[in-house]
Amino acid sequence: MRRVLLTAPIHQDAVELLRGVAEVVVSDKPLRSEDELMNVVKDFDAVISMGVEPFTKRVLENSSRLLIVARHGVGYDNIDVDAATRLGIWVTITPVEELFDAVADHAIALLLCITRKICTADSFVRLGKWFEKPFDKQLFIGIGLRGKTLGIVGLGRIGARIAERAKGFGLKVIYYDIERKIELEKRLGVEFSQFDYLLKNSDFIVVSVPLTEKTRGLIGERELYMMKQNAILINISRGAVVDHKALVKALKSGRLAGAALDVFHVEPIPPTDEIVKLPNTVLTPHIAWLTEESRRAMAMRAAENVIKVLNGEEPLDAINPTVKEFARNKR
Ligand code: 8YV
Repeated sequence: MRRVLLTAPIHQDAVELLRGVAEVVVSDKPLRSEDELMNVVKDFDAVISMGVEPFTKRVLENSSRLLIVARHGVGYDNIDVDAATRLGIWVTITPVEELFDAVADHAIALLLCITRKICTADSFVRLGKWFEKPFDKQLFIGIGLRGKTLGIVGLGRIGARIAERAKGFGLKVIYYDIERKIELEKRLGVEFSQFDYLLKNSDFIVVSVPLTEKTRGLIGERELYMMKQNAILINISRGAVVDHKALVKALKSGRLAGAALDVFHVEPIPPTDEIVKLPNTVLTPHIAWLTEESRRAMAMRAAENVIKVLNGEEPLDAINPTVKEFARNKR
């Protein structure tokens, strides 16, 4: 019997689908170290990865049964794709509309939450402070969006959806990407800008690029200090795209007005981290992707990718399609 490992629980419908073709095991703990992961994965033909597991060359080389690492998500920075390809292991993602929409919605939620101080206001009501001081609303003077500039770093499938939503709020949208997206510029009414221009001229900056060796630390001290003093940074991509120490420094010194983050350099972020103590931040626990709709669609897609490979077929969403020449289940 084929064996499929889920590194965390996923939508039950997908588990049922997988049970039709394989034995399904859900890991009872996060597999964050190479050794932990290796010890478990060696007994499986397929893994559905939630994204925190280090699928390094060493792990993949020691997983001789493994045919596919199916990401439950679109980022695959936790997988050494070159090593997987050389070893004949498929790597897939779940590029479903529901996921892109969920992340774009969350980026806008973070923008509204920080500009309208929703989290602070919520505590104010719950802690009885409104009742104590009914006229003390100075704290909650927000920032209007109409006419302000939103800079999107990375106009991919998520970035484009953020732009689409932002236009509805009357924001001017500029973007930077490694390539110009002329069609999107026309369709969405957004303007391409050089990276430094975007940093200097945006009131709000959203980071929506994948984590690669090129984007690691893309927003560092230099970039943070180029931003407007009243700028707000929003990150829904990967924590490592922003230099965490530099960000804390900029927020503490008042050089940057605020940050709304769904992703962190270390996850879960320890409550002792300085960023957690800063009042000018809004922090969510890597949930931008998480709606009922997206978790089902992602899990089903990951399961479909796994089933195809277990059946000796090509998966739907391979990151490394060249692997097909020497995929393990073809040998
Ligand atoms: C994932 C994500 O769903 O898509 C990604 O890469 O970061 C999230 O949307 C998360 O890794 C849980 O699977």
